[in-house]
Amino acid sequence: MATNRTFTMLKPDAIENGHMGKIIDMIIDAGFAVKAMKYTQLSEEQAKKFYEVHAERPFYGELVEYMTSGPIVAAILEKDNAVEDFRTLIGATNPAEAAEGTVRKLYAESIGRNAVHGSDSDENAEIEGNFHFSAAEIH
Ligand code: 3AN
Repeated sequence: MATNRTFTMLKPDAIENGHMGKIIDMIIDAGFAVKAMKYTQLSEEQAKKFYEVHAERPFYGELVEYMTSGPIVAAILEKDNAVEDFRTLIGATNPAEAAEGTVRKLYAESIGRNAVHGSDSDENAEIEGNFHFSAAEIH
């Protein structure tokens, strides 16, 4: 069943490069409502757990190191068809393959430093949102 919610993180490169406000504007302009949002920095333990599914991939260590290298913005977003529409808004994982006008085409540096995370399923959106926010923090 569709939850109409997705989870996102604006990653350290997006914050470092001054793109936080512009990306949040794109998200709001695309019709997403913010249900929860925080500016925070992941611990190594949190990043390892969040990206556990990639533990066997060659880029796992680099990914954890990068995701803990600076502040991020974590958010739960709501919209009809949220997971799919958000992935359309952010574009392909590799910015070189991302469509014109997408967040990653505009702001991502590389496949590793790709500006933004978007959940890939309703199930993961719920797991990821609950990983970062308590029930009392979700509005
Ligand atoms: P997406 O974030 O588009 O769902 P995934 O789930 O395949 O992409 O990958 C999770 C994260 O792992 C990506 N956002 C990216 O930061 C990193 N990543 C994926 N593929 C690579 C790669 N080949 N080299 C370095 N980092 C990668």
